[in-house]
Amino acid sequence: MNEPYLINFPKIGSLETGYLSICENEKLLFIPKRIYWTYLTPENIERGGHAHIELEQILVAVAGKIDLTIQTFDKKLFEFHLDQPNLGVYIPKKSWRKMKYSSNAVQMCIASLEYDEDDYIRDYEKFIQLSTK
Ligand code: T46
Repeated sequence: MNEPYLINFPKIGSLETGYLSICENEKLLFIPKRIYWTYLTPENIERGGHAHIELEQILVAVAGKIDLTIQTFDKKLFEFHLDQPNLGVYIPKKSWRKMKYSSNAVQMCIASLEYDEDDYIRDYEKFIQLSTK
């Protein structure tokens, strides 16, 4: 899987009872090694600005909205607007990502690997150089 795509998670419930969403079976694309979440990101802040060499992720806006831009290793550009808790985006390895958040956004990330700073490419020029090799 070299391209990012939107994942529609099952949504059980109703307006009267509330909802429950599930990430399992074929929607869970790898065995997770780590789950983390970000919150209270000011609206004028852009996060991301990096790629991962081996890490794959599923990103969910469990609250609020996230605008996500992804550039793949073969230089294709993808944009996603996550504004429902039953939607997620699969981010393949070697993808440059940038995220902007509404002030109430809570971003949950399901990750295929444990944290390793050596897995990051934080220099965009280096990312471009590697992708043209
Ligand atoms: C990503 C997007 C979607 C840790 O110590 N452990 C961790 O598990 C993580 C994720 C981060 N950190 C430290 C490393 C940095 O000093 O927390 C600081 C911020 O991390 P990062 O620059 O990765 O933050 P974001 O919000 O730009 O990116 C995060 C994920 O880290 C990243 O993998 O793809 O969300």
